[in-house]
Amino acid sequence: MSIKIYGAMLSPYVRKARLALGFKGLEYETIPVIPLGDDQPEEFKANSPLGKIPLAYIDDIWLPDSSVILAYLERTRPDPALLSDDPKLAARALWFGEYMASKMVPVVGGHLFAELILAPNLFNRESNWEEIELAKNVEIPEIFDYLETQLESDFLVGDDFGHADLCVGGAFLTMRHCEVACDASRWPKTAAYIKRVHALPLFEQTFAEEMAFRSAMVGG
Ligand SMILES: N[C@@H](CCC(=O)N[C@@H](CS)C(=O)NCC(=O)O)C(=O)O
Repeated sequence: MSIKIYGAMLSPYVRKARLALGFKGLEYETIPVIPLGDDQPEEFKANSPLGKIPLAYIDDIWLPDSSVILAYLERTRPDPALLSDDPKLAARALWFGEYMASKMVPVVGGHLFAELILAPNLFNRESNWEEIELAKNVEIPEIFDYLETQLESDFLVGDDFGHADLCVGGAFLTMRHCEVACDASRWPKTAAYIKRVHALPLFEQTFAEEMAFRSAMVGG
């Protein structure tokens, strides 16, 4: 049976799973699920105990959680690899996945995207501009400051695109939806890095699909 991903197109965690599937050249079907309310498909309710997206159905097993999905894909479809065979490089890449979840998503997803795009278009309420300004002026610069100290080559870990770039670059697509850019005069390595990752065909295609979804469903 084909791979299924349950979730909402604009979720950074669903995007993470979709990017990994795309990177590995795997076909999949997306089943739209909004984790609010009560009208999710029965199989989602039965197999996502935390009620979060994404949920995947792969090889006849249910996998909740984007990190679990990526770990399973890496073991069952190792080529092309997202993680290095070198345990130290792999651990560093996994750290950036954690950084994406603990720092980047709450800021670019929770404070910026949710308030700027989702509040007026989906939640039918006014944006909280304090949160947007906090994200733009304080929290996102903190992320840029940190990444500027971490970038030693074209990609975050080693010389090649991998797990870390998928997670961090994916979260930055949320920022791109909000048309917030990285100032190259202040963070030259980070600005160039974001440009480089987002120019990859996988990211271009993913962003284009998300924009098409936004136009159709959220009204831009
Ligand atoms: N650790 C989870 C986090 C997933 C997550 O928090 N997804 C959000 C949407 S972006 C969600 O489902 N929120 C609904 C909820 O928390 O009830 C993963 O990596 O998949």
